[in-house]
Amino acid sequence: MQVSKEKIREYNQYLLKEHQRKFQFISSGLKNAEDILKKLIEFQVAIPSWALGSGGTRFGRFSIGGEPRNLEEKIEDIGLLHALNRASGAISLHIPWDIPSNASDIKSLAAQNNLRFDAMNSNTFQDQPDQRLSYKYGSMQHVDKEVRKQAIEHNIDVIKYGMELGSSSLTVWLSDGSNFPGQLNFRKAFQNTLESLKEVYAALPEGWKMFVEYKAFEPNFYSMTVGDWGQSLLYANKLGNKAFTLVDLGHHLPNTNIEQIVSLLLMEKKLGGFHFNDSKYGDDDLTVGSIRPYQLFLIFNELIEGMDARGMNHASDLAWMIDASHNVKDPLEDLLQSVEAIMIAYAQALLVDRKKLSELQNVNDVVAAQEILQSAFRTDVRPLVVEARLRNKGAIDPLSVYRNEKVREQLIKERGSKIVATGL
Ligand code: RM4
Ligand code: MN
Ligand code: MN
Repeated sequence: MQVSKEKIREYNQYLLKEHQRKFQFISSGLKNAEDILKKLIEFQVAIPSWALGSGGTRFGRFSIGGEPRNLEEKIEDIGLLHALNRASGAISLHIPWDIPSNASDIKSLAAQNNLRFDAMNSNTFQDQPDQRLSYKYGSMQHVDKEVRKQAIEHNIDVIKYGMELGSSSLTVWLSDGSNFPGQLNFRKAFQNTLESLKEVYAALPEGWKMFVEYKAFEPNFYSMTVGDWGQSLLYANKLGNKAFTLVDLGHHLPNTNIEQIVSLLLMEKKLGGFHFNDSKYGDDDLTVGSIRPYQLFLIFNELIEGMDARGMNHASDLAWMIDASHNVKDPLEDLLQSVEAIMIAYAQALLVDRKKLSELQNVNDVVAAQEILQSAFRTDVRPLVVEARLRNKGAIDPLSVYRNEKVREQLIKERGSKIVATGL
């Protein structure tokens, strides 16, 4: 289903005056409103192909109805989101959940929807029905060389799919680890994993990057073989300059200072990609910004600080993706909320007077430094985000257009109510 540009313009007419009043108010107080708008207009966040259906827990899954039945419909759903918010112009595929049967058709469908292909994701954390050897005891870390070989070959296949689609990066998230003390030898597990990753790395085409994602626990609960940013960084450093660490916000132990991790990884030129979500306890995969918006802002503050220090392009030099799961909300509404939260945190962080902050840090003025950050965080930047979207021909209020157009009802009519999209 699509919502036309004309329809969006019609909806915008009702809200335009009020928006202009709010935008006038905030922009008149800013020296660099146009610069900020330019950056907001360029910024895009990829949507994962596995987040368009209802998610579940090990206790159950409640279908929303109208879930996409295939990759084509997933692309259409993301195209719809992008038409509304103009900030989700990329899709990230998970193989084998979303194997493109005909790459050139898929490519042109994505182009029609103004989408590009972001990082490709491999999957060696589940066994597939036709799979020869099991990943029950790990994949790249496995004691059996044949299992490792199978995992390597799968990753190389994923790269091939990505090449056909015009992607230029591979994200490797491994669930490898152990559930009980004594189950494995940490050093051997690390070395096997490194050797396996090296073979995949060697197959990277020119211009490609490899992201090594870490996770503190789950599905393994005693040790994870890529368990934190230190381990990921070790792999990335040993692999070479096309390998980077990927930070997923939900993959840390409680209270970890993620903004500090981001800052140091950028310093080391080793931050490659980012998975956004929010959490209260673990890898909860909740809507971005729904639980700890201040932390999200602080992370963006470090991202900008670190990227600017190295002259990086905010929009294109890191891979930005949402990695959330939608257990009770309509996934498309949830994704609209997540993208909005990201844009708000980004806009707030763009407000920070970095020169002033650095001067205050140099004289140890703790109070005034905190004021700088908190006053940016407490600024209502939504009119800036809306203005950027409007200039990009998106909707002033994407969520209300989505609801007024009864998108979910239409999708249920088209696709049925019992569909289960591929994914987790
Ligand atoms: C993992 C991790 C990966 C994602 C899978 C589905 O927890 O976040 O990025 O691909 O879930
Ligand atoms: Mn992730
Ligand atoms: Mn996760």
